[in-house]
Amino acid sequence: MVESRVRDPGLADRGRMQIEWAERNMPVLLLIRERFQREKPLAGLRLSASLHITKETAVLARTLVAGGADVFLSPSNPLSTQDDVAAALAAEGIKVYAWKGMNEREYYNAIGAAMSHSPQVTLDDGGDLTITLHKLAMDINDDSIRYAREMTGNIDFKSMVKNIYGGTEETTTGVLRFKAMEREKTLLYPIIAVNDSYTKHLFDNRYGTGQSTWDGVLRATNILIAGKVVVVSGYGWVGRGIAARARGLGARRVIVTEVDPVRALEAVFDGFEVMPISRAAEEGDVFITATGDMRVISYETILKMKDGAILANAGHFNVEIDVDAIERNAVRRREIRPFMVEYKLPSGKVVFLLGEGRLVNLVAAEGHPSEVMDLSFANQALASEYIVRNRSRMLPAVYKLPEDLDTEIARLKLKAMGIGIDELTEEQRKYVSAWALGT
Ligand code: RBV
Repeated sequence: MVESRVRDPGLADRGRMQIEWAERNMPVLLLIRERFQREKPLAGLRLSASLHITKETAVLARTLVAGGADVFLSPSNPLSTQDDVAAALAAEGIKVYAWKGMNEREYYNAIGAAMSHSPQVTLDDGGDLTITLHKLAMDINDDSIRYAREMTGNIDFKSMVKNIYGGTEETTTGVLRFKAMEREKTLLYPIIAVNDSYTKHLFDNRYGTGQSTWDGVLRATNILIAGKVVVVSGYGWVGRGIAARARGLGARRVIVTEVDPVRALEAVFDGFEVMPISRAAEEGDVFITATGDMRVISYETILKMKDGAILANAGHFNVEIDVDAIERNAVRRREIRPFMVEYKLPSGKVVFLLGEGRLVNLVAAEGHPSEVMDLSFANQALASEYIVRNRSRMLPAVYKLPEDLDTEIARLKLKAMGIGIDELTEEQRKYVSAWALGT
């Protein structure tokens, strides 16, 4: 099995303080940790995760360890690791193979390292770990597999996959990939779509990304949002959050681009302008993509933009902005500030690309704040426990976490926040479940 590898073990003390700070704001996960400590539901479980290595993920990892799991962490993105946190985790004996600024080979080496742990449960964000495992078990070969193999040696993945109880998936993009595999009957073990819990997507995707995306844009650029024209591509939960917060920061206009008529209409009724990207291109100062699809901002679109336009992506993969085309065509490339590159186009105009077109919130800032990851990672912890307890009944399909667990997470969060709510009276309960009562 591969050992831990981090950028600088000397950063451990700093990392530990970051994790402590996160713990203060993650009361639900700490409650789950207390119970895990007592009940050890994950005793002896080998668990490998591909998650952004952040202070919040550290709180989750400690919780899984409290439950008895043997945890191996690999990153979910080449640029999202917080090196101090990775150092702190390695120092406390949690296996972690991650540093900020990996190349593609190092990234898939890390995924391979996580697989060399022979996991019984996988935790994923975006699906890279699970899908690499599937490719290996199905004898599909590409660069990612060659790089992963450099770390795994000749493990027999066909039999390894048979020993996997199940996995989880954190994000929309990953869930879409797993649902496609379920449809094509290529999924080899059950997956719990954490993203589909209400206490995940309604909060993390909307309020987490809504705030952390702007945190990333501001740290990278230090521009004033007041007075700007902001273009948000995609009006799913993530786009809704980004657009709402753009307005809160004082953007002069917030334009939404969409392909889905219902979502577009919703954006209109929420008070945003909606237009095709070809037109929005000419009007925007700052462009943020949040669609989960590719080439949403094509090179053609970029050519229509104003001099000095700022481009960033908040979707899971770096495919939404055509970065390759910018790289190919630019006549000059200068890194002006960390995570902000200026490209001069043949026309003489420049555009600024943030975080290489990768998730700007995790690359240029620290990802979502702890308060919201408390909910997402409570789902991850309970999903891991659920898989262990229910593995004999689960098929290779995409599952949701049962609604009572989802509701319980919301209840615990409200309690931790000191907010009380009402309960149905017996009479009200009867009324809402009766059909015969009318006017
Ligand atoms: N995300 N994790 C963090 N602070 O650890 N921040 C964001 C963190 C997750 C979030 O749940 C989202 O679904 C996913 O990153 C996108 O890759």
